Amino acid sequence: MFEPWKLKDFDVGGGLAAGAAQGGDDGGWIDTTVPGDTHLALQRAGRIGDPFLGRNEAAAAWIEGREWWWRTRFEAALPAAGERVELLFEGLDTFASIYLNGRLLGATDNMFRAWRFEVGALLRAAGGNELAICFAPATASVAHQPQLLWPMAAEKIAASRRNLMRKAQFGWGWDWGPNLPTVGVWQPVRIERHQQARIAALRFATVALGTGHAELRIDLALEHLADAKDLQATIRLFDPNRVLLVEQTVAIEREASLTLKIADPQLWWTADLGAQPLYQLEAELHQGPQPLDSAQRTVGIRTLTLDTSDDPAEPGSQFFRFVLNGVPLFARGACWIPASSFVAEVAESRYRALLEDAVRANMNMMRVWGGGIYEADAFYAHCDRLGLLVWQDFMFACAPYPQSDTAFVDNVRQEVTQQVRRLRHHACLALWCGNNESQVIQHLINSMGGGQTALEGRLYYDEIIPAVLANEDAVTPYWPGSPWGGSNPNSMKSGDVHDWMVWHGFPPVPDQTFVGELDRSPEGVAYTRYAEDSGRFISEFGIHGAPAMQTLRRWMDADDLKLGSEGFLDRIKDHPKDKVNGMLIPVTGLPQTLEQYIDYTMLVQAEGLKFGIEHFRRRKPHCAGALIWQFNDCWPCISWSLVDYDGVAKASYHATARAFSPLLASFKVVGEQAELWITNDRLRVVSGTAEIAVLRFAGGQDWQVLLPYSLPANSSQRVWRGRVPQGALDRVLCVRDLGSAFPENRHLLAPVKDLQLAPGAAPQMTVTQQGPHELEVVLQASSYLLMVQLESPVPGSQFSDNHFDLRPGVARHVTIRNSASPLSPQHLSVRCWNQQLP
Ligand code: BMA
Repeated sequence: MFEPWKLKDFDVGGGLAAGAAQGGDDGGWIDTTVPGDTHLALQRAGRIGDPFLGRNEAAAAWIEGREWWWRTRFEAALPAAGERVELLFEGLDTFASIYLNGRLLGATDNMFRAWRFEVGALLRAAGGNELAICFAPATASVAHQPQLLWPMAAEKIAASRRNLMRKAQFGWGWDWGPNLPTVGVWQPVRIERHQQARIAALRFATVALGTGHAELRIDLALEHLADAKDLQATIRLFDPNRVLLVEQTVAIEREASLTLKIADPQLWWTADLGAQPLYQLEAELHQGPQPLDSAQRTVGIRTLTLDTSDDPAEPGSQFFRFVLNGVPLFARGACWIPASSFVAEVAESRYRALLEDAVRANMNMMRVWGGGIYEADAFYAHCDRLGLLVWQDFMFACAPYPQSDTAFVDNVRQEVTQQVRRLRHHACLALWCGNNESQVIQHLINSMGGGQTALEGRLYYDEIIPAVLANEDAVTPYWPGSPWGGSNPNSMKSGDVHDWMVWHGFPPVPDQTFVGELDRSPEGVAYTRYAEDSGRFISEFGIHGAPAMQTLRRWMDADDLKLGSEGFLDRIKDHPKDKVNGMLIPVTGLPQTLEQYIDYTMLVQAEGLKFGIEHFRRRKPHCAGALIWQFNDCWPCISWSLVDYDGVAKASYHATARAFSPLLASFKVVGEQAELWITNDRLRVVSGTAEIAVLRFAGGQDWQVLLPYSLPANSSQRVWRGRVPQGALDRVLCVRDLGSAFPENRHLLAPVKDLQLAPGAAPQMTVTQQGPHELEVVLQASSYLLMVQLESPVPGSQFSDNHFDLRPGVARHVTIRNSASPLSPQHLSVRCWNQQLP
């Protein structure tokens, strides 16, 4: 019904004077889409180069300082008697003045809210309507607000003033993100017509599970548009096969609640623990026979609580563990950042591909990080469908936020209410969390300066959000921040932990009081220090790894494809840009070429995360979660991500997938003492026979043990103890299950750079075409191979496993799929670490 949208930029204040609100001729206006993004529209029109390509990021900086107008025309019938016509904007980014037929309709100042305006009286009977939206530059729009700064990152926050506005906080750059703040109509626009009343909210919750039944609660709230009488609501619940289970019609004035008891409910589980049956809920509002409004929700039946009771085995500590349908679970997952800097145009297929990657990596939880956006509906729908729990931050990150400005407070309250109403019914929703790192940074500042300054913004996490949740969603657990809990916000005894000892060099003191000293020495940031972490739930820990060369080639200027070039350093947003060196020195040594940089950082990221995950999982049930920083990227860069911007999985992705296997065998080695642990996240006893061996790289073995094991459901236990040669350069401690119940694992007895692997040795590869889009590969070796890596130049190729070690005599099967493009055996190459040895 809307004609194609167009946009144009003006000097600040110039659009109105130039008649932009009035329609008129289209000279200088370029096409855009709604929802859409200004940068991408400019790129499509040839006005700018792709901001992610080469050095283009800086060249796009002018966009931020301009005034942007978006406009369209539409035909709409005049309101019938008693009818209300509204324009609904699901999201405007951010400081928008909206004009309809030349008249100011209203102004907006929060990207995270939907806005409704009654427009019946302004509509034109004939000749169509002109809708124009003026976006003022964001930073300038809050220039009159008093600055709110911390000693940390003060300059950056002062320049963008991001904390004074309700807009995605990562837009002005983050330690993984470019400076490309967005602007535009980033969510759909609709015209809605209603008589009498409309459905304002429809809510669903599983209240309790009994033996053979579930107790559900459904709440409906109306907004009255007239003095509406004799309203009824019909509520229907369909089971996962679309069979009608419940149909009830109730009289409703403003609110109605139903409590239902369902026999034999099909429970929703995470991907590792069961199925994801989804029910359909429908509500229809009517007045006698006349339908007025309807709403639908896809829901799952499950209970989800957060257990913070005392942990009797670790006195002075409390659990922090999610309990799904009565079962305490270990959360295996990662933190999610926006899937593009240009959040308006993330395709549904991109959400699907990334979230399916997460589930294939044995993840059961994703944390939507507070510096990005409340994600698109498609994100949560896929998480429901895939069995991936969501830890949902509210959108505040690493900053103080104004709390004495009543307009700002009310703006946040509206935002929180709307977002809770939008997301609370999702089966995947596990936690509401106040913000990212604001409490912990305030705590660090206080302990460094000896002060006791209260956090600006605590009002939201301690009062405003809890009050909204008490009304809108008292069922989903709430946590005031990440990290939070205990005697300090990053306590290892209570609540969640961000472990940045490894990588950033934050001090490891279990109940840390930060004294201002970072230890970035190789010993200080060594990934083996994850073993010192006794936290209850590690909601962030991570290490940089470069993306694949093919990704860098696609996005960087050819001249910049070398270590230390300006274009290369532009892709590293963390400071100092050589921070990774401390981690590389003891493991691989420093790289001399870009190729080595990619291999070395990929290896260290993979080994480090494996080490951390295994430690955290062995600590089950005292530790009940490991969420890696970070799952994805918002642009092609060098970051902590497991999957790069082009969707290519790094070595760390595959290492993580193995370490997150629901049944895991892992070694804990201290000096000559070795232990084998089995961690069983399944809800049943698991038995089998493990083969433990010390293999010689050149072939043969020192010894081998066959160990029958049987692990109780949902447990982690040491199953073996033995001795290993400390620092051995020519052998490796290995374990595999004779029935392949857990992934092969190994412990290197010395740093990779010192290992005496057979130089030049390469795998033998047999490739079979299984269909146009699938290849089956068998790999074999005659001596021990480190980091065997299959490569395909075809974008979107998925490897069932990759970047693994190959033992002599044990064949490895890998499946490669590409749903978009056909694959052929010639596309495939293989290499390994041994081949680059002198
Ligand atoms: C934590 C996150 C992010 C950041 C990451 C890496 O602080 O919450 O803010 O990008 O670590 O430094």
